Amino acid sequence: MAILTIECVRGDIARQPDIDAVVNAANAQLLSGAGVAGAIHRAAGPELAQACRPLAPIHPGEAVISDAFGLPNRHVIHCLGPVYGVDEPSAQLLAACYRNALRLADRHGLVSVAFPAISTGVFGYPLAEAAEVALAAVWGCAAELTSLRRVRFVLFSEADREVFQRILDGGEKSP
Ligand code: AR6
Repeated sequence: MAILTIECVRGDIARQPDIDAVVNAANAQLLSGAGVAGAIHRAAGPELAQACRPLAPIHPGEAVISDAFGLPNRHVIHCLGPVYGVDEPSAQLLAACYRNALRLADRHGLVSVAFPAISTGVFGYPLAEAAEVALAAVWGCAAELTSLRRVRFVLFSEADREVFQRILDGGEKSP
């Protein structure tokens, strides 16, 4: 098994130029929206929405891949996270987002992928709970990945980054 580096940084998911694919916390129709989806669509330009049209709709837990257009990355991977307390079981659906995105990136031969904290904004998932699920999902699928070497979590605030970092530092490191 290759070494997988997991890192947590504070920043903007639309400004990760050294990463092959950024993950969008999408809506089912893969349109622009608030938060991450807005930042990604604004930076990518209108071609992204056009490229997404034939890929939509997607369901909670699913991931699809597109080109990145005006973003400084090769691809965007669009995940629909669960609405907390509505799309159940939320934890399994959230874990599926991360696993499906990682597998898709790996199948495309990508080396690095950056995630936002899916479902923790408009969709209401408590951040610490979501961080536990996200990191466990990445650890759980690390052994099957062949091309991926780097997974970056991009958190919008320093407080959110510290929550992810604490769980990363305290958690299980090998699957
Ligand atoms: N870079 C990194 N993280 C960000 C950014 C950014 N530019 N902007 C917000 N965050 P959200 P969701 C954080 O709401 O909960 C959309 O309208 C934010 O602080 O973007 O999965 C879609 O259209 C939060 O911690 O995604 C969907 O309808 C996290 O990213 C719906 O909202 C996710 O917040 C998806 O909701």
